[in-house]
Amino acid sequence: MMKLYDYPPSGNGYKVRLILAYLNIPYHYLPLDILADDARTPAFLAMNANGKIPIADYRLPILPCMHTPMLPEKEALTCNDSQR
Ligand SMILES: N[C@@H](CCC(=O)N[C@@H](CS)C(=O)NCC(=O)O)C(=O)O
Repeated sequence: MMKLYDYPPSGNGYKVRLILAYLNIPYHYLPLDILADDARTPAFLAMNANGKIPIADYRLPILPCMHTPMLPEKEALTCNDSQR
């Protein structure tokens, strides 16, 4: 499931929440307090070096190459996708 790192009062975060709701896309909400530097931790900066929210982390599980042809393309990552 997609993870959404956000700061609840953020207008930029609200826009992402709005479009996810409109498209009926489920997500796991991870609220941060950017005023308390939650977006400046090494773990956060590893995800987004500019230290800003929102981040929509929609990485899918990487499947072994031999199994990917059995799945619809939109539901699986191929080996090349994993190099992004
Ligand atoms: N969408 C732009 C803007 C995101 C943005 O400005 N986020 C604000 C909150 S609405 C933020 O994280 N500010 C914290 C900071 O700049 O330290 C980006 O990802 O660069």
